[in-house]
Amino acid sequence: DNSTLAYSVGVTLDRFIKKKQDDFPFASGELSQLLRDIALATKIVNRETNRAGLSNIGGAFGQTNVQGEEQQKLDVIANIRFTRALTKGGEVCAVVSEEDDEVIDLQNSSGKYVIAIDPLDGSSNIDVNISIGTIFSIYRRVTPTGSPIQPEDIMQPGNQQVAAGYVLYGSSTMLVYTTGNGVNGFTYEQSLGEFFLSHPDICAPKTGKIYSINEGSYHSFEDGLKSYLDHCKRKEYNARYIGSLVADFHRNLLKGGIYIYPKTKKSPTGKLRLLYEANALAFIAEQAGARATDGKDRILDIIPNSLHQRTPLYIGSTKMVVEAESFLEVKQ
Ligand code: AHM
Ligand code: MG
Repeated sequence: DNSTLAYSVGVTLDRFIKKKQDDFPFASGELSQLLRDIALATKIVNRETNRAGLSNIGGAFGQTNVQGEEQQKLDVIANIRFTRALTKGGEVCAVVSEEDDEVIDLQNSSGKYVIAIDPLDGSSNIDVNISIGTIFSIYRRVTPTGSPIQPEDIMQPGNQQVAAGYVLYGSSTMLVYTTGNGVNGFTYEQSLGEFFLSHPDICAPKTGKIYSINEGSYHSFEDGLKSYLDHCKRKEYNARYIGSLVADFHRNLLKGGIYIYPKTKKSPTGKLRLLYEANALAFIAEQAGARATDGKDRILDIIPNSLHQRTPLYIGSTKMVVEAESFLEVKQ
């Protein structure tokens, strides 16, 4: 099949990025370099992630930190790794991160790009050795380079993304991204230190049989959503919920399914963040032929008004998302 073929002829991520860049002879190559910077940081975070279980027992095999520094949490480490790679790379002027309250101004006014990133999502899963992920969005700044960054460079709707991706640190590590021309997935070959094209041109099934939602909050869902979930049960769909957005999204993207993080009584706008969680996955979903809304409106058209703003998220196979929306409409 296609994926085995791609792997055997060895299309590395670097080669793939280069080939795509050659399709645009006038491109400066900065976006390509930026994607490579992200991939490098990903490899470092992957290494740290694999060691996560060992870090607490490091002393047992002579790995005690000589300075006696406290072990940093992996999500903090990931944030440092990504920010450092983006700073050193030189293409980026500002970073919005889940880990930082304010925008990080990289003081690089010649950088054309703005990044929104969740360096390590699903971090409650780290301690129990369950899949986690990184999510990123790339925007072109709208004000001229050479001048200080402005709020409008940061607060762009998702439909302005020039690229977006996620990394899944799962049984294998995968990087999946789009530049607005389809979605491609790369699997990490640890011993070679390379990502290989393993999932060319990902197309999401139009429908599926998996629904993913934290049903423990059922009683605080709106009535329409409750009815939709009852419908899923009548249909005997499979309930699958890892509690790691990237992992739940990735599975449903490949197999067909819907992921829902709705508004609840406690969180009236949901839990997930528009800028660095929902937008990137919505862009990838649409590029793969799937759908992403807040239950009503397209995620990518939401105009952000604050950095860490939340949004309900209905994302996955188009038919399933449309069906869920129809239940919300009727039962309001
Ligand atoms: P985090 O950014 O604090 O890690 O939270 C985001 C995570 C998502 O990965 C996951 O889908 C969701 O929170 C799970 O939340 P809940 O435990 O409420 O179901
Ligand atoms: Mg997160």
